[in-house]
This record gives sequence, structure tokens and C-alpha cells, in this order.
Amino acid sequence: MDCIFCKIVKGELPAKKVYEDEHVVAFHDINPVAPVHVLAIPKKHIASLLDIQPEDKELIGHLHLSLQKVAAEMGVQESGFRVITNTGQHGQQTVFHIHYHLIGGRQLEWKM
Ligand code: IU
Repeated sequence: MDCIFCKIVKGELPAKKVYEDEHVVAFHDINPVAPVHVLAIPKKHIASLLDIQPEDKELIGHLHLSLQKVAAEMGVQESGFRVITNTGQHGQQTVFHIHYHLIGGRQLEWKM
């Protein structure tokens, strides 16, 4: 499968990893929008939020617990941060392997 994030999972493409376990990997976004911008992904290829299946419930819960660890690792646990999963065209999803942007390290605004 020609998925760029699957290649990162397999180590075929480099990434600056900040967290990894059996099911999840998190790495610095190559085009950060804030001082902290990490992408957390399941190692399993799931194209988007709309493709999560009932059998993925545990995996997605595990990914959320991993996001807590990433926030601590990146030092934004106390100051706060944002987690975003862009979905589809209006969501401006560009990579079709589900990923959670963890963004922080500065005061964020909420204007679209
Ligand atoms: P989006 O939610 O699908 O729009 O976000 C994709 C993100 O993946 C975007 O922020 C890119 O900068 C990021 N990214 C990356 O970190 N490494 C890559 O090799 C590629 C995209 I392609």
C-alpha cells in the first residue's frame, strides 16, 4: 500500500519520533503550525475517522492515552494543547492514514 504514514510506521521513511509503542507512533509534523506539533497515528492503516470500525474501539482509546503521554513528553500537559483530526475535503485532510494533530506550546485561538 502506498501510504506515507505506513512507510513511517515501517521505518521506510524517516520521522522525528517522540513516542512509540506496539500500536501507536507519534512524530513531529514536518510543517509545524505551533512550537509543538506532533502527529499521533495508529500503526494499523485506517484511512480516516469515518473508517474506524467497532473492532478498533480499544485501539482508538489506546491512542488517546498515548496522546496524554505525548503531551507530557512535549511539556504541554500543564499549559494545555489541542488535538485535531481533519476528515475529508472540508476538513482539509491531505494524508489518508488517520492522524491526530497535537498542537500547543503557545496560546491558540479558535477562529476559522
Ligand atoms: P492533514 O490533517 O491530513 O491535513 O495533515 C497532514 C499533516 O501531515 C500535515 O500537517 C503535514 O505537514 C504532515 N506531514 C508530515 O508530517 N510528514 C509527511 O511526510 C507528510 C505530511 I506527506
